[in-house]
Amino acid sequence: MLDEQKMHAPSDDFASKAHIDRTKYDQMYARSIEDPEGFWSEQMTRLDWMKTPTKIKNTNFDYGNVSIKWFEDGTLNVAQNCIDRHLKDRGDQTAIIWVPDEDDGSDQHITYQQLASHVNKFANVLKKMGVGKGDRVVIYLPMIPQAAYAMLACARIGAIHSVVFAGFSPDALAQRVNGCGAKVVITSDGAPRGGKATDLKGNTDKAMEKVEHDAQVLVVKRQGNEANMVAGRDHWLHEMEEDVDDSCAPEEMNAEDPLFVLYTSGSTGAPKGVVHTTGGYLLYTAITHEYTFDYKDGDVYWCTADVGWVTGHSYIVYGPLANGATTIMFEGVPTYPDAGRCWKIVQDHKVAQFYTAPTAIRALMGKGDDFVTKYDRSSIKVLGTVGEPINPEAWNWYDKVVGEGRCPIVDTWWQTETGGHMLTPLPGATPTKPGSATLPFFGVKPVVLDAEAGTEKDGNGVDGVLAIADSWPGQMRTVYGDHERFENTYFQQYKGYYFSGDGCTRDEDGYHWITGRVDDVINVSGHRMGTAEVESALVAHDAVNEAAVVGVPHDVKGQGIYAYVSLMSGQEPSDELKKELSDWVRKEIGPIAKPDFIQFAPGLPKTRSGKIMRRILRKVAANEHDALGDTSTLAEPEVVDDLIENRLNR
Ligand code: 6R9
Repeated sequence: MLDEQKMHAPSDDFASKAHIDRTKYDQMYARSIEDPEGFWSEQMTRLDWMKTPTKIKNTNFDYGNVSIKWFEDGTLNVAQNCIDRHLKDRGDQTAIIWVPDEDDGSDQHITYQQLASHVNKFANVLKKMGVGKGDRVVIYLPMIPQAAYAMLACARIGAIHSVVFAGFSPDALAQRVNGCGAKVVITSDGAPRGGKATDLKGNTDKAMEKVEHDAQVLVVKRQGNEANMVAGRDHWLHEMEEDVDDSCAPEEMNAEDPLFVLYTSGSTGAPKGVVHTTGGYLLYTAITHEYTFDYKDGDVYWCTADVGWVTGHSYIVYGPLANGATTIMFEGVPTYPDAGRCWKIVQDHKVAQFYTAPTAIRALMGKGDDFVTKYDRSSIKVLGTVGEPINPEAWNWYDKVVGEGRCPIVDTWWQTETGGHMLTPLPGATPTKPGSATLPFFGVKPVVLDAEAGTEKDGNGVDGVLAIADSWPGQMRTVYGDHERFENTYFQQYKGYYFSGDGCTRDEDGYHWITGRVDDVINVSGHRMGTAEVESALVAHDAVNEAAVVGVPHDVKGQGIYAYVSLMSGQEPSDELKKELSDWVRKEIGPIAKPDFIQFAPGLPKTRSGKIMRRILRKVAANEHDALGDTSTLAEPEVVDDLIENRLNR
């Protein structure tokens, strides 16, 4: 039997102790689909409402009239739900365990009581800087507790945060600050990661030169570096905190008030500001965190993502804290100081649920088993993965070596847009198959559509594109400032459905297998990138006439970046120019966008109407030039010979 088809069922012991077993899953899933209003009005009691909603679901997927509202007449505050309501029973329990980059024993345990005081002070600082309900705040921080404080402080006063990954460049930061018109940018004097430091404040200074409106900068002292503080614009957090109170009343927010904007890549244009709102998002992250990871009181839970991505928002900060959990925030990388770091952290803190990305699993798998086995992993109960399809080889290593064959693996398929898990096994309920995200979460109605006809493919053993037939509470509500783009991106191509952009197979058992993006989005180490973004960075360089970027299979990163570049006349291809272009993209977008291959090409394959035929470029990059398919519609078929002749990935 193929590895992929082997079923791994949870043990009877695990299933009997789990929140959800098979029978319960079937019952609750059926109910959630047949009676969404009933299901979600019961589940909404997971949150503390200031005003209990009476209207549960009001959603419309009709192109031209798309509107998504959940709990629309309810009011609540996210910070109050993630902090205050826990103080009575678990004020002294650790909310956040912070593990710094250096393995020097300086890990911090921050209790819920301490979290309350930090967040309230932070909120008062923001207020003092003139931030109020509905204002935007950009957070550009390393993985330090202040990142969580900042997010929760915004939530407390009703400001909308937009976290920008600390690996992004000054230009990318400026684009996002301008995009949402942020009043304040929160950064730090440095970001240590893997033994190296990034000068985030320096990056912020560069970004601020391109910011088109007045904005202030709030600086967290992380490293004690010299920072160039601009009078009237820049403020140290610790100085601002000196004379503020540590209590701050939570703002009463409507369930549909925006909680945050998070920029994510699409197939065209600049990154989109995905908007999530208050009530539905928090409820959805809370319920998925509890059930997907079978989280129980007292467990120490660890998601290795960065708060700059949606996974960090939903499953380091909001879901876990809404549930009163203990969540680990790790500043470093899995391979520093060596490839045993994760398992040392697991041992030190007795981690019960460990959630990471396939790219990290593959990287660690390549370093050998000794780094894993020398640490005690007996505390682990559930292993999770997210970000890209996991290949069965990595899945099996995760299962056998990391989990000693006794921990259910939850392969969670979801997106920035979906807010939380959509397809995932539940550890006590769902037998798993390596590489399959298996079955839908409660309230989720996945459909496999025929890519051309847009019709639903019924039954099992079908493939096509993945769409969702009805709304769920964690769904994004709009693109910031551009509702039309929201409708065009997700609801135009397949009428009546939310279109995910992913290909999908539903096998004979009804299990879902994500086959990757069907649009021009590539997935590098679990990070989404639009090929258009990298292309526009390349063509912004004086020497470049035209560029086309495709994904190429990569052993560790999943996909690498392969760029075809044609130069301006008079420019000569050279290794120096290659390096210059590569550094250029890094500077324009950030290190994650640096191309793995740059091939100089005198011409790009185009149709007669001028469209670049990426299908051909993908094949050449993947070394599959024997299978180029139909090239008869090319304007100049001979350019392909040159591409093949000079291909780099042999
Ligand atoms: C949470 C997150 C979303 C895209 C998504 C898909 C890919 C995520 C996956 C997966 C296969 C999984 N993806 N999880 N593919 N199996 N378990 O990653 O959000 O950064 O928006 O990326 O990632 O292609 O469409 P985001």
